[in-house]
Amino acid sequence: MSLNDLSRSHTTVSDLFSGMDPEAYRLTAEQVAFFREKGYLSGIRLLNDEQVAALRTELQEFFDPDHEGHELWHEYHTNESGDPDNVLFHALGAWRIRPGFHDALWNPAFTAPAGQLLAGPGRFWHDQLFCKPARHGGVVAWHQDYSYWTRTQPLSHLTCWIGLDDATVDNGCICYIPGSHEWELLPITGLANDMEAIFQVLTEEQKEAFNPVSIELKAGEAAFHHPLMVHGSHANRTDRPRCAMVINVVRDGVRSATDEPLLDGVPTIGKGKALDGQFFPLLYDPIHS
Ligand SMILES: O=C(O)CCC(=O)C(=O)O
Repeated sequence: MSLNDLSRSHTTVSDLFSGMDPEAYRLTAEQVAFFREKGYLSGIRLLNDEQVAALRTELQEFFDPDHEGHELWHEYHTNESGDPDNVLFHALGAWRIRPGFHDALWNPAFTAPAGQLLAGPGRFWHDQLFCKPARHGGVVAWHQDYSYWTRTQPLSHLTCWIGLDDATVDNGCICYIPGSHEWELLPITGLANDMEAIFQVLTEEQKEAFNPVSIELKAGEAAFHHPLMVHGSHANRTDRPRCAMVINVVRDGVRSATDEPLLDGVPTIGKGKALDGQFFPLLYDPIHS
């Protein structure tokens, strides 16, 4: 059955995030400085318990491939690794399909810090779900996000990782390599199989500086990272799932570097044209908000 495509609405469609004052979510100067120096910032409360519960309810439906609205996904992989012992559910496009995931893009607890870290108006690029089931959850191999995004230029992107479960070292929380946002762009070495594949392309100096930090977060807390930040996460062998929603944004003005569609199922923007239109809404403009 065909569902109303929520990407046609560029304002909230529910009251899950209503009555929130963006000023209450502004980062301190120290937090912004930490992000600039290290390439990430963690421990930011983005969702309250009610919002987490609403998103989890919507998420449960997505695990059944027969759910209503399935045709709207840009990408939908029940197991990105292909290995049943290392399952990574990964999907792009939830904002088109359910109101909570749609409205989360306009959550002031996200847009206020994103505006500070991007230092300008922020436009939606795409969302992602990364879910590792209990006991046989797979890895997300070390990578830089921008290696997957060179079809959009210039590099002026930001990622926000939001826990929908408590994420710990044991169940495969996200890990960062502080300072790696100052490295050059590395080639793609794979997303869901060999955790350490990136070592094939690192210099000796980068290998020396490869000192991961584990980002343990409670459900509803978030971490922001730079598009060149090297990050990944280990397998989940615990009895608890580890699910996350990711929001990827660009500074307004980022352009398509191709005549091909930027995502599956969307019309082409046209080479050299700035992202705009139904699938790439402007989420906030710090100057006018
Ligand atoms: O959820 C994970 O473990 C990895 C997520 C990721 O790669 C990202 O947020 O860019």
